[in-house]
This record gives sequence, structure tokens and C-alpha cells, in this order.
Amino acid sequence: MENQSAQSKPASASVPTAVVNGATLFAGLLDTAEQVRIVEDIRRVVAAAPLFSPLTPWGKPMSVRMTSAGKYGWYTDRKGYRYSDVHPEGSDWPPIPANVLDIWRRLVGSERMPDCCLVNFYAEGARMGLHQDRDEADFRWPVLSVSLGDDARFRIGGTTRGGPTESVLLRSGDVLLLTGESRLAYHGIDRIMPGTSTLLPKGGRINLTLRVVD
Ligand code: MD3
Ligand code: FE
Repeated sequence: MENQSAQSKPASASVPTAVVNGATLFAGLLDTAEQVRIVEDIRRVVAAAPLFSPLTPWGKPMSVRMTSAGKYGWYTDRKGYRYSDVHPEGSDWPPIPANVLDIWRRLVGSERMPDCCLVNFYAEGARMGLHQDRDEADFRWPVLSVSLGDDARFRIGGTTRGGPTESVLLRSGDVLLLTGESRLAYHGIDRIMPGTSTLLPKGGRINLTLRVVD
């Protein structure tokens, strides 16, 4: 790698609790107060850039609703998957909240900050099929994911479709870091477990995914 700091952890980094198919899980990294602060930040992001139901290139609406913060937002419609520098309604994406950038700084470092914070909202019954994240320019930078709200059954395989997969529960306050081989692993959300968290008064799950895009 051109820049080793994308993989090395700063001295203040937390101790991982598990490694799942090469992905590092920091279970319970965020305490309740920090989760509440981030949910408040995300409410402001959603007020500026409303959640929408993206259409797959095949014209089917995704069950997950989403929006983004940062320089780019991730987007899909009939023209395909891509990053866009504006919300579908034409406005700029709001900035990535400082509390969210702090998690990246703590686990990845500050050499390169993420360009996109994708906000996924899962109501009961929403899911995300197995896929790879490969719309970014440089896969040497990790992806960082933050889970908030109801528990989710997360599935992760290898870098080829159809291989064996492992399933792990992602709970509110968990942070998953995808580095190395796991950066291109197939992954998805099988289902969320309603009523397993009180963080979001109306239930559901929020996932934040931080990515370097350019
Ligand atoms: C493994 N999100 O937005 S988070 C996505 O919970 C996405 O909303 C899921 O997959 C969610 O693309 C899973 C965990 C995650 C995120 C990014 C990854 C796992 C990943 C990128 C590469 C490999
Ligand atoms: Fe993904």
C-alpha cells in the first residue's frame, strides 16, 4: 500500500472484539450517550437531505431508505449505481457530523477522511441483498460501518459470489471495520429484529457507512 496509515491504528484505538471473515468488529464501541448524540446528528442530516427509496437499475425500489452526508452521496436509479455530488432533489449533501468523523479518526486515523457517510434506514422487513461495495476509486482505504437501533442479522462471505458466508448479529453501538481482503467481501443484511433496542423511539435500524470515494 502506498500509505500504510490506512491500515495502522493510532495509539488510542480500541481493542476489537472479533474478526469475522477478515472484518474487525468493535462490539459496543459506542456507549448509549454517544449513540444518542449521533442519532441527534443524523436527524439533522435527514432534515437537510430527506431519506428516499432508491430504485435499483432494474426499476425496483430498495426496501432500505437512504440519504448521505459529505462530499458525495451514494445513489441508484435506472441509470445504475453511482456517487452523486447532490441529493436527488438537487441540494448539496450536508457535512458529515463531527461525532461520526471522530470514530473514523479513532479507528483509521486522520491521514485521509471519508468523502461519504451513507445513512441507511431499515424499518421492519427491510433487507439488503448480498453485494460488494466497489463504486469507489481506491479499495486500499477501509470502510467503517456504525450500527444504531434494532439488532440486524449481517452476512459476510469472501470476495467471490457463491462462496461460504458467516452470519453475525450487529447491535446498536457496534462498529465494523472492513480492511484488506474484507473490503471487497460480499455482504448484506438478512433481516432486522424489531423491538431489540429502545434507541429509536419508533424502532428500526440506522446504519452509517463511511467511505473514501475519490
Ligand atoms: C463489507 N450496508 O451500505 S454495514 C452498504 O447494514 C451496506 O446497512 C449494510 O452494505 C448495512 O453498502 C452493511 C457493514 C458493511 C458495510 C460496508 C462493507 C460491510 C461491508 C463494505 C465491504 C465489505
Ligand atoms: Fe455494502
